Amino acid sequence: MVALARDEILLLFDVDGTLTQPRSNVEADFEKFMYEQIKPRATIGIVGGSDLEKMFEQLNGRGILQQFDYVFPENGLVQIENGVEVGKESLQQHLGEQTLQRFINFVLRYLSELELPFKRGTFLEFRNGMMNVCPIGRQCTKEERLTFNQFDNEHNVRENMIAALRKEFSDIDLTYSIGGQISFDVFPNGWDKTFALRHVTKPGKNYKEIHFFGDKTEKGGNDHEIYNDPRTIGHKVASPDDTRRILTELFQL
Ligand code: M1P
Repeated sequence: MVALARDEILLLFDVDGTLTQPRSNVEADFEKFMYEQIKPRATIGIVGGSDLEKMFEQLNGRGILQQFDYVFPENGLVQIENGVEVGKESLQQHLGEQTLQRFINFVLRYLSELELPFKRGTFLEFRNGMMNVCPIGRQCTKEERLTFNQFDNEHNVRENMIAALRKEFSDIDLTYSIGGQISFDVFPNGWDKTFALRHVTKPGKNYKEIHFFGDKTEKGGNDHEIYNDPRTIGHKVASPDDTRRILTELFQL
């Protein structure tokens, strides 16, 4: 049971599998629960692997900027507080153009030689602080997404590609993280979801408890580091219903 004031407790939520079903939209009922029952009792934030546009798509539009105290797209490599962007990391500045091109060229070459049941468009999405690599292409349909996910479970397409990248780029401090169904994210070591904690533990912010809710908490999943971080109380969830169940218990609703 939580006995803390709203500004003493922070709840951070992953998106896919935690606030929504994977790559689906938030349910109206869940949204109501979050804004009417939880928001008055705790400071709330989102820490997603996706970029901001995808968060808007899944979480019912730009309203999240007003509803959530913090919005952290791309693992918190973009920081938004009370609807205002207060910080942003730059991958090209960190890695340099030469290294980036070496990496991108290798990815494109690798994918050009990969035989899959089908391929669509947008194989590499360049974001602010990370790259998202998608062997079938992000422009697939929802059905194709599920088909590839099953194919990948059987053939380890993403795992094998990550192993090849690790070998080729052992000289660069990169992390490879599987956060969703069809792709994986690539970013400098330490730029995982714990990056968001740098912002919420800055001087002046005095949360007595920081809770994190996520589904991909196993090693290699993009919730692993923040879930296991000593600064958070981690909650592993299997679905939005599970998130709601834990919150209901936590606040004795
Ligand atoms: O939020 C989890 C992941 O969601 C998407 O993954 P996929 O398209 O593979 O299901 C991507 O936006 C990915 O970057 C993100 O980590």
